[in-house]
Amino acid sequence: MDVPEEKLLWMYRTMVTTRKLYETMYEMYRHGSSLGNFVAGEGEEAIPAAICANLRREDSYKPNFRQTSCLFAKEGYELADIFSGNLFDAERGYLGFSLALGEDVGVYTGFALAAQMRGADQVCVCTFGEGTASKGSIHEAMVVAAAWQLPIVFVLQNNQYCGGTRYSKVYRFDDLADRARGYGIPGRSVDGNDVMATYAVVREFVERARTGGGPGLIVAETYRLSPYFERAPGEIVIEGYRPEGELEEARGNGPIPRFRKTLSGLGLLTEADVERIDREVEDEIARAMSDGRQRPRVDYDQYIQYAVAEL
Ligand SMILES: Cc1ncc(C[n+]2csc(CCOP(=O)(O)OP(=O)(O)O)c2C)c(N)n1
Ligand SMILES: [Mg+2]
Repeated sequence: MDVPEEKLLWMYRTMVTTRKLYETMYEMYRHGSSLGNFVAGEGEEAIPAAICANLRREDSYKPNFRQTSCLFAKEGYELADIFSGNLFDAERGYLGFSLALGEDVGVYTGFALAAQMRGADQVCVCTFGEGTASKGSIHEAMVVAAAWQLPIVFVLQNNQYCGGTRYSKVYRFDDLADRARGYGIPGRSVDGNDVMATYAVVREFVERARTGGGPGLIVAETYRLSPYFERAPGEIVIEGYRPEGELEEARGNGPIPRFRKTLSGLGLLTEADVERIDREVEDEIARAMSDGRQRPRVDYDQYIQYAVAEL
């Protein structure tokens, strides 16, 4: 595959940044400077990097809920935005997400419909987990997207678990991309821990959608290294649902060590580069944290008044 060196290294750096962001945010959570439960998507870093490498500023991207922080990698966003809390921006294609999982997929399908109606060559990439994929709202969105040939790529991120339930206990077939046939749209499974393979499939599906070829479904196979979620101290934690040794093995096969090996095999990354990038990324995150926190908060009341005035 002909991916420019620069793009490969950008994806590596993006994946490292994503992982380090989780670590930083976990520390913030532990020290009480963020509210609520903490979710992370460790082990799933290749998928948002491969998606963002194919999107433009005016395109729309909804990461899976545990990967909202990956928006920093989308053109038009930067790291400081993640710490400012000001992510919502229709012009940069982020319309928020619903914690009633799956309910937002129709909203993003609406973004694709608006793009089609305006004749813009914008694309939407909308991601959700394999547990969420069974929600009726997603079925409805796919029916509409297929019927109207909307420029949207659905990415089902199969990290094997929904809470403590393994997906194979729910799905009575092996290849989740088979679902696409029922909607009459192209479907493809890919090793979502192989960033280059994922990049290639996303590129194909995004280009088809952008040029009027309609929607598609990508199933990115990965593994959730993170717990279901970190709970406040003292709350009960569900564990013990993974077979013994599975987590440790998956950690070794994670997308970051794998890509590091690939890049060093291609002569693009040395041990010294790895260390340098780690340090640079840590500095960038520290700077982004202090910049982001100084930015003014969004006045959502003003947004609502604006929306009402527009109506
Ligand atoms: C409609 C709805 N049902 C249940 C929940 C509770 N819940 C939060 S995360 C989660 C697991 C979702 O699994 P999956 O879609 O596979 O995403 P993953 O957690 O694996 O990233 C559930 C059930 C919710 N937030 N919304
Ligand atoms: Mg899951």
